[in-house]
Amino acid sequence: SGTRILNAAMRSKIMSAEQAAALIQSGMNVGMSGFTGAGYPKVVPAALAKHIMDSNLNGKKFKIGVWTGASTAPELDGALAMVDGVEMRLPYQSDPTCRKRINAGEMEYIDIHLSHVSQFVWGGFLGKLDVAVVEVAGITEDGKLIPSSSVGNNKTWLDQADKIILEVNSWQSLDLEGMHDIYYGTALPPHRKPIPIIRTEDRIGQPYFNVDPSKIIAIVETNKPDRNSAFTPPDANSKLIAGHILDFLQHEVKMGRLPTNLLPLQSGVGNVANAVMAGLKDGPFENLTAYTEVLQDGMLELLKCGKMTCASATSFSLSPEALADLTANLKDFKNKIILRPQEISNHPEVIRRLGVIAMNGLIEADIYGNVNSTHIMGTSIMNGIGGSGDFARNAFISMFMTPSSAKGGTISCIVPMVSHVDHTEHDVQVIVTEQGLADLRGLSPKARAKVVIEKCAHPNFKPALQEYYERSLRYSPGRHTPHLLDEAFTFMPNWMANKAAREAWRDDSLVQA
Ligand code: 0RQ
Repeated sequence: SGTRILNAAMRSKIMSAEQAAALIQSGMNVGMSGFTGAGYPKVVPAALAKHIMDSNLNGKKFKIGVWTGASTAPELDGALAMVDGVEMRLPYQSDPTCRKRINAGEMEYIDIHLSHVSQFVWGGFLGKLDVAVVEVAGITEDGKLIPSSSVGNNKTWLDQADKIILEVNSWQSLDLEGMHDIYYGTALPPHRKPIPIIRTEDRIGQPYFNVDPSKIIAIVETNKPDRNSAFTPPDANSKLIAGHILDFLQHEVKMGRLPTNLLPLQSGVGNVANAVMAGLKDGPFENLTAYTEVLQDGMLELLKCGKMTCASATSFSLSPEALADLTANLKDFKNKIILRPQEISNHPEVIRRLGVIAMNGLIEADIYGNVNSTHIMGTSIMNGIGGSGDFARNAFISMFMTPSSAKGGTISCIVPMVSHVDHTEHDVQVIVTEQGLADLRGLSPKARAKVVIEKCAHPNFKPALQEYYERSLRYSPGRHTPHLLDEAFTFMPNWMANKAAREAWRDDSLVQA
Protein backbone atom coordinates (compact mmCIF):
# COMPACT_ATOMS: atom_id res chain seq x y z
CA SER A 1 0.00 0.00 0.00
CA GLY A 2 2.86 2.37 0.78
CA THR A 3 0.69 4.57 2.98
CA ARG A 4 3.25 4.55 5.81
CA ILE A 5 5.97 5.80 3.45
CA LEU A 6 5.01 9.41 2.81
CA ASN A 7 8.31 10.36 1.19
CA ALA A 8 7.93 9.85 -2.56
CA ALA A 9 11.62 9.27 -3.34
CA MET A 10 11.87 6.55 -0.71
CA ARG A 11 8.90 4.68 -2.15
CA SER A 12 11.09 3.75 -5.11
CA LYS A 13 13.22 1.61 -2.76
CA ILE A 14 10.36 -0.76 -1.81
CA MET A 15 11.12 -4.42 -2.49
CA SER A 16 10.46 -7.90 -1.06
CA ALA A 17 12.18 -9.27 2.05
CA GLU A 18 13.99 -11.83 -0.14
CA GLN A 19 15.34 -9.14 -2.45
CA ALA A 20 16.47 -7.06 0.52
CA ALA A 21 18.10 -10.03 2.29
CA ALA A 22 20.04 -10.87 -0.88
CA LEU A 23 21.86 -7.52 -0.47
CA ILE A 24 23.54 -8.80 2.71
CA GLN A 25 26.75 -10.75 2.14
CA SER A 26 28.70 -13.26 4.16
CA GLY A 27 31.22 -11.63 6.50
CA MET A 28 29.22 -8.45 6.98
CA ASN A 29 28.41 -6.92 10.34
CA VAL A 30 24.69 -6.22 10.53
CA GLY A 31 23.13 -3.86 13.09
CA MET A 32 19.56 -4.93 13.73
CA SER A 33 16.88 -3.05 15.64
CA GLY A 34 15.16 -4.80 18.53
CA PHE A 35 15.09 -4.72 22.30
CA THR A 36 13.37 -7.28 24.58
CA GLY A 37 11.15 -8.61 21.83
CA ALA A 38 10.02 -5.18 20.63
CA GLY A 39 10.78 -3.32 17.41
CA TYR A 40 12.99 -5.96 15.78
CA PRO A 41 12.89 -6.53 12.01
CA LYS A 42 10.33 -9.26 11.33
CA VAL A 43 10.89 -10.48 7.77
CA VAL A 44 14.38 -9.63 6.46
CA PRO A 45 16.24 -11.79 9.08
CA ALA A 46 14.04 -14.81 8.26
CA ALA A 47 14.62 -14.34 4.52
CA LEU A 48 18.33 -13.98 5.26
CA ALA A 49 18.29 -17.23 7.27
CA LYS A 50 16.81 -19.03 4.28
CA HIS A 51 19.45 -17.49 2.03
CA ILE A 52 22.18 -18.63 4.46
CA MET A 53 20.76 -22.16 4.58
CA ASP A 54 20.74 -22.38 0.78
CA SER A 55 24.31 -21.13 0.67
CA ASN A 56 25.42 -23.68 3.28
CA LEU A 57 23.67 -26.47 1.36
CA ASN A 58 25.69 -25.41 -1.68
CA GLY A 59 28.86 -25.80 0.35
CA LYS A 60 29.47 -22.06 0.76
CA LYS A 61 29.79 -21.10 4.43
CA PHE A 62 27.79 -17.94 5.11
CA LYS A 63 28.09 -16.16 8.45
CA ILE A 64 27.45 -12.62 9.62
CA GLY A 65 28.01 -10.53 12.73
CA VAL A 66 24.73 -9.65 14.46
CA TRP A 67 24.54 -6.54 16.65
CA THR A 68 21.27 -5.50 18.26
CA GLY A 69 19.84 -3.43 21.11
CA ALA A 70 19.24 -6.43 23.36
CA SER A 71 17.21 -9.67 23.02
CA THR A 72 15.03 -10.04 19.93
CA ALA A 73 12.76 -12.93 18.92
CA PRO A 74 12.69 -16.38 17.26
CA GLU A 75 12.27 -14.75 13.81
CA LEU A 76 15.66 -13.05 14.25
CA ASP A 77 18.01 -14.68 16.77
CA GLY A 78 16.30 -18.06 16.56
CA ALA A 79 16.19 -18.22 12.76
CA LEU A 80 19.80 -17.09 12.24
CA ALA A 81 21.17 -19.36 15.00
CA MET A 82 19.20 -22.32 13.65
CA VAL A 83 21.06 -22.14 10.31
CA ASP A 84 24.38 -21.49 12.07
CA GLY A 85 24.56 -18.11 10.33
CA VAL A 86 26.02 -16.02 13.16
CA GLU A 87 29.78 -15.61 13.54
CA MET A 88 29.57 -13.07 16.35
CA ARG A 89 26.63 -11.89 18.44
CA LEU A 90 26.42 -8.86 20.73
CA PRO A 91 25.45 -7.27 23.15
CA TYR A 92 22.67 -9.42 24.77
CA GLN A 93 20.55 -12.42 23.84
CA SER A 94 18.05 -14.69 25.52
CA ASP A 95 17.25 -17.08 22.68
CA PRO A 96 17.46 -20.84 23.46
CA THR A 97 19.01 -21.78 20.08
CA CYS A 98 21.53 -18.94 20.31
CA ARG A 99 22.39 -19.95 23.87
CA LYS A 100 22.96 -23.56 22.80
CA ARG A 101 25.30 -22.51 19.95
CA ILE A 102 27.24 -20.12 22.20
CA ASN A 103 27.70 -22.70 24.95
CA ALA A 104 28.69 -25.37 22.40
CA GLY A 105 31.44 -23.04 21.17
CA GLU A 106 29.82 -22.64 17.74
CA MET A 107 28.97 -18.95 18.04
CA GLU A 108 31.11 -16.15 19.46
CA TYR A 109 29.35 -13.81 21.85
CA ILE A 110 30.44 -10.53 23.44
CA ASP A 111 28.33 -9.63 26.44
CA ILE A 112 28.51 -5.82 26.77
CA HIS A 113 26.96 -3.24 29.11
CA LEU A 114 24.05 -1.94 27.04
CA SER A 115 25.07 1.69 27.51
CA HIS A 116 28.53 0.94 26.09
CA VAL A 117 27.48 -0.43 22.70
CA SER A 118 27.05 2.82 20.81
CA GLN A 119 30.30 4.33 22.05
CA PHE A 120 32.12 1.09 21.13
CA VAL A 121 30.78 1.42 17.60
CA TRP A 122 31.51 5.15 17.36
CA GLY A 123 34.96 4.50 18.75
CA GLY A 124 35.62 1.84 16.11
CA PHE A 125 36.32 -0.95 18.61
CA LEU A 126 33.91 -3.39 16.99
CA GLY A 127 34.99 -2.94 13.40
CA LYS A 128 32.90 -1.58 10.58
CA LEU A 129 29.12 -1.73 10.57
CA ASP A 130 28.19 -2.74 7.03
CA VAL A 131 24.40 -2.80 7.09
CA ALA A 132 21.62 -1.59 9.38
CA VAL A 133 18.29 -3.45 9.35
CA VAL A 134 15.88 -1.29 11.30
CA GLU A 135 12.14 -1.50 11.88
CA VAL A 136 10.27 1.81 11.86
CA ALA A 137 6.59 2.70 12.26
CA GLY A 138 6.60 5.01 9.28
CA ILE A 139 8.48 7.55 7.14
CA THR A 140 7.41 11.20 7.12
CA GLU A 141 7.00 13.29 4.00
CA ASP A 142 10.35 14.96 4.59
CA GLY A 143 12.08 11.60 4.96
CA LYS A 144 12.38 11.32 8.76
CA LEU A 145 11.88 7.92 10.40
CA ILE A 146 9.18 7.32 13.03
CA PRO A 147 10.67 4.86 15.56
CA SER A 148 8.62 1.82 16.54
CA SER A 149 8.20 0.00 19.88
CA SER A 150 11.88 0.16 20.86
CA VAL A 151 14.73 2.60 20.20
CA GLY A 152 17.76 0.57 21.31
CA ASN A 153 20.86 1.36 19.23
CA ASN A 154 18.94 2.36 16.09
CA LYS A 155 20.26 5.90 15.98
CA THR A 156 23.81 4.58 16.01
CA TRP A 157 23.09 1.86 13.43
CA LEU A 158 21.50 4.40 11.04
CA ASP A 159 24.38 6.84 11.47
CA GLN A 160 27.23 4.34 11.36
CA ALA A 161 26.17 1.72 8.80
CA ASP A 162 27.31 2.02 5.19
CA LYS A 163 23.92 0.82 3.97
CA ILE A 164 20.44 0.74 5.40
CA ILE A 165 17.50 -1.63 5.01
CA LEU A 166 14.25 -0.42 6.58
CA GLU A 167 11.25 -2.51 7.56
CA VAL A 168 8.18 -0.28 7.70
CA ASN A 169 5.76 -2.13 9.97
CA SER A 170 2.11 -1.08 9.72
CA TRP A 171 1.26 -3.34 12.69
CA GLN A 172 2.94 -0.72 14.91
CA SER A 173 0.59 2.04 16.02
CA LEU A 174 1.14 5.37 14.28
CA ASP A 175 0.20 7.03 17.56
CA LEU A 176 3.71 6.11 18.72
CA GLU A 177 4.78 9.22 16.77
CA GLY A 178 5.95 11.83 19.29
CA MET A 179 6.63 9.38 22.13
CA HIS A 180 10.34 8.99 21.37
CA ASP A 181 13.16 11.32 22.39
CA ILE A 182 16.14 10.79 20.12
CA TYR A 183 19.18 12.68 21.40
CA TYR A 184 21.79 13.75 18.87
CA GLY A 185 24.09 15.51 21.32
CA THR A 186 26.46 12.64 22.15
CA ALA A 187 30.10 12.82 21.12
CA LEU A 188 33.33 10.97 21.77
CA PRO A 189 35.74 12.34 24.38
CA PRO A 190 37.26 14.89 24.68
CA HIS A 191 34.25 16.61 23.12
CA ARG A 192 31.53 15.36 25.43
CA LYS A 193 29.02 17.66 27.12
CA PRO A 194 26.70 16.91 30.04
CA ILE A 195 23.56 14.94 29.14
CA PRO A 196 20.95 17.57 30.09
CA ILE A 197 18.41 15.30 31.81
CA ILE A 198 17.65 16.61 35.30
CA ARG A 199 14.29 14.87 35.82
CA THR A 200 12.78 11.66 34.39
CA GLU A 201 10.31 13.64 32.26
CA ASP A 202 12.88 15.87 30.52
CA ARG A 203 12.89 15.65 26.74
CA ILE A 204 16.23 16.60 25.24
CA GLY A 205 16.05 15.40 21.63
CA GLN A 206 13.64 14.96 18.74
CA PRO A 207 10.85 12.45 18.00
CA TYR A 208 12.41 11.12 14.77
CA PHE A 209 15.57 9.43 13.50
CA ASN A 210 17.55 11.36 10.92
CA VAL A 211 18.62 9.27 7.96
CA ASP A 212 20.79 9.87 4.93
CA PRO A 213 18.46 8.71 2.12
CA SER A 214 21.40 7.88 -0.17
CA LYS A 215 22.36 5.03 2.21
CA ILE A 216 18.95 3.33 2.02
CA ILE A 217 19.24 0.29 -0.26
CA ALA A 218 15.89 -1.34 0.49
CA ILE A 219 12.54 -0.70 2.15
CA VAL A 220 10.37 -3.67 3.04
CA GLU A 221 6.77 -3.34 4.18
CA THR A 222 5.47 -5.64 6.91
CA ASN A 223 2.46 -6.05 9.14
CA LYS A 224 3.79 -8.49 11.74
CA PRO A 225 3.36 -8.29 15.52
CA ASP A 226 6.11 -7.97 18.14
CA ARG A 227 6.82 -11.01 20.30
CA ASN A 228 4.53 -10.15 23.19
CA SER A 229 4.61 -12.91 25.79
CA ALA A 230 1.72 -13.75 28.06
CA PHE A 231 1.64 -12.26 31.54
CA THR A 232 2.21 -14.73 34.38
CA PRO A 233 0.77 -13.59 37.69
CA PRO A 234 3.35 -13.27 40.50
CA ASP A 235 4.06 -16.57 42.30
CA ALA A 236 4.40 -16.95 46.07
CA ASN A 237 8.17 -16.33 46.20
CA SER A 238 7.91 -13.23 44.02
CA LYS A 239 5.22 -11.83 46.31
CA LEU A 240 7.43 -12.45 49.35
CA ILE A 241 10.43 -10.78 47.67
CA ALA A 242 8.25 -7.81 46.66
CA GLY A 243 6.95 -7.57 50.22
CA HIS A 244 10.49 -7.32 51.63
CA ILE A 245 11.37 -4.63 49.08
CA LEU A 246 8.26 -2.56 49.83
CA ASP A 247 8.91 -2.77 53.59
CA PHE A 248 12.50 -1.69 52.97
CA LEU A 249 11.44 1.30 50.85
CA GLN A 250 8.94 2.39 53.50
CA HIS A 251 11.66 2.10 56.12
CA GLU A 252 14.00 4.24 54.03
CA VAL A 253 11.31 6.93 53.72
CA LYS A 254 10.73 6.82 57.47
CA MET A 255 14.46 7.21 58.08
CA GLY A 256 14.45 10.29 55.80
CA ARG A 257 16.79 8.61 53.28
CA LEU A 258 14.22 8.57 50.47
CA PRO A 259 11.54 11.13 49.56
CA THR A 260 7.89 10.05 50.00
CA ASN A 261 7.51 9.55 46.24
CA LEU A 262 10.77 7.52 46.27
CA LEU A 263 13.30 8.07 43.47
CA PRO A 264 13.05 6.96 39.82
CA LEU A 265 12.66 3.18 39.67
CA GLN A 266 14.48 0.74 37.41
CA SER A 267 13.40 -2.84 37.33
CA GLY A 268 14.04 -5.87 35.16
CA VAL A 269 11.23 -7.79 33.54
CA GLY A 270 9.74 -10.99 34.92
CA ASN A 271 7.81 -12.37 37.80
CA VAL A 272 9.52 -10.52 40.68
CA ALA A 273 9.36 -7.18 38.85
CA ASN A 274 5.64 -7.71 38.25
CA ALA A 275 5.12 -8.48 41.94
CA VAL A 276 6.96 -5.30 42.98
CA MET A 277 4.86 -3.20 40.60
CA ALA A 278 1.67 -4.84 41.88
CA GLY A 279 2.81 -4.06 45.44
CA LEU A 280 3.45 -0.42 44.52
CA LYS A 281 -0.03 -0.18 43.03
CA ASP A 282 -1.57 -1.05 46.40
CA GLY A 283 1.12 0.73 48.41
CA PRO A 284 1.37 4.19 50.00
CA PHE A 285 3.69 5.87 47.46
CA GLU A 286 2.33 8.52 45.06
CA ASN A 287 3.84 10.42 42.10
CA LEU A 288 6.34 7.67 41.31
CA THR A 289 8.56 7.79 38.23
CA ALA A 290 10.60 5.18 36.40
CA TYR A 291 13.96 5.68 34.70
CA THR A 292 14.44 2.23 33.31
CA GLU A 293 15.25 0.10 30.30
CA VAL A 294 12.02 -1.70 29.66
CA LEU A 295 8.44 -0.73 30.34
CA GLN A 296 6.45 -3.80 31.38
CA ASP A 297 2.83 -4.51 32.31
CA GLY A 298 3.13 -3.48 35.96
CA MET A 299 4.51 -0.02 35.12
CA LEU A 300 1.77 0.58 32.59
CA GLU A 301 -0.76 -0.21 35.34
CA LEU A 302 0.95 2.28 37.66
CA LEU A 303 0.80 4.97 34.95
CA LYS A 304 -2.83 4.19 34.28
CA CYS A 305 -4.00 4.36 37.89
CA GLY A 306 -2.06 7.59 38.43
CA LYS A 307 0.43 6.27 41.01
CA MET A 308 3.22 6.83 38.48
CA THR A 309 3.48 10.12 36.62
CA CYS A 310 6.20 9.38 34.06
CA ALA A 311 8.23 6.44 32.76
CA SER A 312 11.38 6.69 30.66
CA ALA A 313 12.66 3.54 28.91
CA THR A 314 14.14 2.36 25.64
CA SER A 315 11.58 -0.34 24.89
CA PHE A 316 8.22 -1.88 25.68
CA SER A 317 7.92 -5.45 26.90
CA LEU A 318 4.19 -6.04 27.28
CA SER A 319 1.71 -8.90 27.34
CA PRO A 320 -0.81 -8.93 24.47
CA GLU A 321 -3.49 -7.58 26.85
CA ALA A 322 -1.33 -4.72 28.12
CA LEU A 323 -0.34 -3.89 24.56
CA ALA A 324 -4.00 -3.71 23.51
CA ASP A 325 -4.61 -1.37 26.44
CA LEU A 326 -1.62 0.79 25.51
CA THR A 327 -2.66 0.97 21.85
CA ALA A 328 -6.25 1.88 22.72
CA ASN A 329 -5.09 4.66 25.05
CA LEU A 330 -1.86 5.76 23.39
CA LYS A 331 -2.93 9.38 23.28
CA ASP A 332 -3.34 9.44 27.10
CA PHE A 333 -0.10 7.55 27.70
CA LYS A 334 1.91 9.60 25.25
CA ASN A 335 2.82 12.46 27.56
CA LYS A 336 3.74 10.02 30.36
CA ILE A 337 6.06 7.69 28.43
CA ILE A 338 9.40 8.56 26.83
CA LEU A 339 11.39 6.07 24.74
CA ARG A 340 15.09 6.98 24.45
CA PRO A 341 18.18 5.48 22.82
CA GLN A 342 19.68 2.86 25.16
CA GLU A 343 22.86 4.89 25.58
CA ILE A 344 20.61 7.50 27.28
CA SER A 345 18.06 5.24 29.04
CA ASN A 346 21.06 3.48 30.62
CA HIS A 347 23.45 6.42 30.86
CA PRO A 348 25.59 6.21 34.01
CA GLU A 349 25.69 10.00 34.35
CA VAL A 350 21.90 10.31 34.30
CA ILE A 351 21.33 7.26 36.54
CA ARG A 352 23.73 8.70 39.12
CA ARG A 353 22.22 12.20 38.91
CA LEU A 354 18.60 11.05 39.22
CA GLY A 355 19.46 8.63 42.04
CA VAL A 356 17.73 5.63 40.49
CA ILE A 357 16.54 2.73 42.66
CA ALA A 358 17.75 -0.31 40.71
CA MET A 359 16.18 -3.76 41.06
CA ASN A 360 17.67 -6.62 39.05
CA GLY A 361 17.66 -10.41 39.03
CA LEU A 362 20.60 -12.73 39.71
CA ILE A 363 21.66 -16.33 39.20
CA GLU A 364 23.86 -16.59 42.29
CA ALA A 365 25.16 -14.23 44.95
CA ASP A 366 27.96 -15.02 47.35
CA ILE A 367 28.12 -14.43 51.07
CA TYR A 368 30.22 -11.28 50.53
CA GLY A 369 27.75 -9.75 48.07
CA ASN A 370 29.34 -10.47 44.69
CA VAL A 371 26.67 -11.22 42.08
CA ASN A 372 26.62 -13.53 39.06
CA SER A 373 23.82 -12.56 36.64
CA THR A 374 24.97 -14.38 33.55
CA HIS A 375 26.68 -17.75 33.97
CA ILE A 376 25.64 -21.25 35.02
CA MET A 377 28.48 -23.02 36.85
CA GLY A 378 30.91 -20.33 35.71
CA THR A 379 31.18 -21.45 32.08
CA SER A 380 27.79 -21.44 30.32
CA ILE A 381 26.01 -18.20 29.46
CA MET A 382 22.35 -17.78 30.36
CA ASN A 383 21.44 -14.41 28.78
CA GLY A 384 23.90 -11.59 29.42
CA ILE A 385 24.57 -8.64 31.71
CA GLY A 386 22.10 -6.43 29.82
CA GLY A 387 21.62 -3.12 31.54
CA SER A 388 22.03 -4.47 35.05
CA GLY A 389 25.62 -3.20 35.31
CA ASP A 390 24.76 0.25 33.96
CA PHE A 391 22.18 0.61 36.70
CA ALA A 392 23.75 -1.32 39.59
CA ARG A 393 26.99 0.64 39.79
CA ASN A 394 25.38 4.04 39.40
CA ALA A 395 22.11 3.63 41.30
CA PHE A 396 21.35 5.43 44.57
CA ILE A 397 20.22 2.08 45.91
CA SER A 398 21.29 -1.03 44.03
CA MET A 399 19.19 -4.12 44.82
CA PHE A 400 19.46 -7.68 43.50
CA MET A 401 16.67 -10.17 43.96
CA THR A 402 16.22 -13.91 43.52
CA PRO A 403 14.52 -16.92 44.96
CA SER A 404 16.97 -18.40 47.51
CA SER A 405 17.15 -21.71 45.62
CA ALA A 406 16.79 -22.87 42.02
CA LYS A 407 15.89 -26.06 40.16
CA GLY A 408 13.26 -27.31 42.54
CA GLY A 409 15.24 -26.38 45.64
CA THR A 410 18.31 -28.47 44.70
CA ILE A 411 20.67 -25.51 44.13
CA SER A 412 21.34 -22.68 46.55
CA CYS A 413 21.44 -19.25 44.90
CA ILE A 414 23.52 -18.05 47.86
CA VAL A 415 26.99 -19.63 47.59
CA PRO A 416 30.40 -19.23 49.26
CA MET A 417 31.97 -17.70 46.12
CA VAL A 418 30.22 -16.86 42.85
CA SER A 419 31.48 -18.91 39.89
CA HIS A 420 31.46 -15.76 37.70
CA VAL A 421 31.28 -12.10 38.73
CA ASP A 422 29.13 -9.52 36.96
CA HIS A 423 28.50 -7.16 39.87
CA THR A 424 31.21 -6.89 42.46
CA GLU A 425 30.59 -6.49 46.18
CA HIS A 426 31.16 -2.76 45.62
CA ASP A 427 28.14 -2.48 43.31
CA VAL A 428 25.68 -4.52 45.36
CA GLN A 429 23.95 -2.81 48.24
CA VAL A 430 20.90 -4.92 48.93
CA ILE A 431 20.19 -8.63 48.30
CA VAL A 432 16.63 -9.92 48.61
CA THR A 433 15.26 -13.45 48.57
CA GLU A 434 11.88 -14.79 49.70
CA GLN A 435 13.62 -15.45 53.05
CA GLY A 436 14.46 -11.82 53.71
CA LEU A 437 16.41 -8.70 52.77
CA ALA A 438 20.10 -8.09 53.48
CA ASP A 439 21.05 -4.39 53.60
CA LEU A 440 24.80 -4.46 53.01
CA ARG A 441 25.41 -0.73 52.99
CA GLY A 442 28.13 0.29 55.38
CA LEU A 443 29.12 -3.27 56.26
CA SER A 444 32.59 -4.83 56.13
CA PRO A 445 32.99 -8.18 54.31
CA LYS A 446 32.66 -10.28 57.46
CA ALA A 447 29.56 -8.37 58.57
CA ARG A 448 28.12 -8.79 55.07
CA ALA A 449 28.61 -12.54 55.17
CA LYS A 450 26.73 -12.83 58.45
CA VAL A 451 23.77 -10.78 57.17
CA VAL A 452 23.58 -12.50 53.77
CA ILE A 453 23.55 -15.99 55.33
CA GLU A 454 21.17 -14.96 58.08
CA LYS A 455 18.64 -13.07 55.95
CA CYS A 456 18.84 -14.57 52.46
CA ALA A 457 19.89 -18.25 52.52
CA HIS A 458 17.33 -21.01 52.26
CA PRO A 459 17.02 -22.96 55.55
CA ASN A 460 18.16 -26.14 53.76
CA PHE A 461 21.49 -24.51 52.87
CA LYS A 462 21.96 -22.16 55.79
CA PRO A 463 23.90 -24.62 58.00
CA ALA A 464 26.27 -25.45 55.13
CA LEU A 465 27.01 -21.80 54.47
CA GLN A 466 27.33 -21.07 58.15
CA GLU A 467 29.87 -23.81 58.62
CA TYR A 468 31.83 -22.78 55.53
CA TYR A 469 32.00 -19.25 56.86
CA GLU A 470 33.00 -20.27 60.37
CA ARG A 471 35.68 -22.61 59.09
CA SER A 472 36.96 -19.88 56.76
CA LEU A 473 37.21 -17.55 59.74
CA ARG A 474 39.40 -20.13 61.41
CA TYR A 475 41.57 -21.40 58.52
CA SER A 476 41.63 -18.68 55.87
CA PRO A 477 45.13 -17.27 55.37
CA GLY A 478 43.67 -13.75 55.27
CA ARG A 479 40.89 -12.64 57.58
CA HIS A 480 39.55 -9.68 55.60
CA THR A 481 37.44 -11.74 53.20
CA PRO A 482 37.84 -15.22 54.68
CA HIS A 483 37.70 -18.05 52.13
CA LEU A 484 38.87 -21.62 51.70
CA LEU A 485 39.81 -21.46 48.04
CA ASP A 486 40.18 -25.19 47.59
CA GLU A 487 36.62 -25.65 48.78
CA ALA A 488 34.80 -22.52 47.66
CA PHE A 489 33.36 -24.12 44.53
CA THR A 490 33.12 -27.72 45.70
CA PHE A 491 31.70 -27.10 49.11
CA MET A 492 28.08 -26.81 48.05
CA PRO A 493 27.87 -29.85 45.77
CA ASN A 494 29.90 -31.89 48.26
CA TRP A 495 27.73 -30.81 51.09
CA MET A 496 24.60 -31.74 49.21
CA ALA A 497 25.95 -35.07 47.98
CA ASN A 498 27.79 -36.36 50.98
CA LYS A 499 26.14 -36.85 54.31
CA ALA A 500 29.28 -38.52 55.59
CA ALA A 501 31.33 -35.44 54.77
CA ARG A 502 28.96 -33.31 56.79
CA GLU A 503 29.26 -35.63 59.75
CA ALA A 504 33.05 -35.76 59.36
CA TRP A 505 33.21 -31.99 59.42
CA ARG A 506 31.25 -31.90 62.65
CA ASP A 507 33.77 -34.32 64.23
CA ASP A 508 36.61 -32.25 62.86
CA SER A 509 35.11 -29.08 64.26
CA LEU A 510 34.88 -30.66 67.69
CA VAL A 511 38.52 -31.66 67.55
CA GLN A 512 39.60 -28.22 66.32
CA ALA A 513 37.47 -26.38 68.85
O1 0RQ B 1 15.93 -21.51 34.44
O2 0RQ B 1 13.55 -21.75 33.88
O3 0RQ B 1 15.26 -23.33 32.98
O4 0RQ B 1 14.64 -23.39 35.41
O5 0RQ B 1 17.86 -19.46 35.59
O6 0RQ B 1 15.79 -17.84 36.63
O7 0RQ B 1 14.53 -17.53 38.72
O8 0RQ B 1 13.28 -17.66 36.50
O9 0RQ B 1 14.68 -15.66 37.21
O10 0RQ B 1 13.84 -15.02 34.88
O11 0RQ B 1 14.48 -13.31 36.64
O12 0RQ B 1 16.21 -14.67 35.47
C1 0RQ B 1 19.60 -13.43 36.25
C2 0RQ B 1 18.85 -14.94 34.41
C3 0RQ B 1 17.28 -14.33 36.28
C4 0RQ B 1 17.89 -12.60 34.58
C5 0RQ B 1 18.43 -13.85 35.38
C6 0RQ B 1 17.87 -20.63 36.38
C7 0RQ B 1 16.42 -20.85 36.72
C8 0RQ B 1 15.75 -20.50 35.41
C9 0RQ B 1 15.96 -17.99 35.24
P1 0RQ B 1 14.75 -22.58 34.14
P2 0RQ B 1 14.48 -17.24 37.28
P3 0RQ B 1 14.70 -14.62 36.00
C10 0RQ B 1 17.13 -5.78 33.50
C11 0RQ B 1 18.61 -5.75 33.43
C12 0RQ B 1 20.66 -10.20 33.48
C13 0RQ B 1 20.12 -9.10 32.66
C14 0RQ B 1 19.57 -7.98 33.47
C15 0RQ B 1 18.94 -11.99 33.68
C16 0RQ B 1 16.59 -19.34 34.93
O13 0RQ B 1 17.43 -11.65 35.48
O14 0RQ B 1 19.17 -12.44 32.58
O15 0RQ B 1 19.56 -7.99 34.70
N1 0RQ B 1 19.62 -10.90 34.18
N2 0RQ B 1 19.12 -6.94 32.79
O16 0RQ B 1 16.21 -22.19 37.13
C17 0RQ B 1 21.35 -22.79 38.05
C18 0RQ B 1 21.36 -21.18 39.74
C19 0RQ B 1 20.22 -20.58 39.13
C20 0RQ B 1 19.73 -21.16 37.95
C21 0RQ B 1 18.53 -19.39 38.47
N3 0RQ B 1 21.89 -20.68 40.86
N4 0RQ B 1 21.89 -22.27 39.18
N5 0RQ B 1 20.28 -22.26 37.42
N6 0RQ B 1 18.69 -20.40 37.58
N7 0RQ B 1 19.45 -19.50 39.43
C22 0RQ B 1 16.48 -5.20 32.28
C23 0RQ B 1 15.57 -6.17 31.64
O17 0RQ B 1 15.16 -7.12 32.21
C24 0RQ B 1 15.22 -5.94 30.26
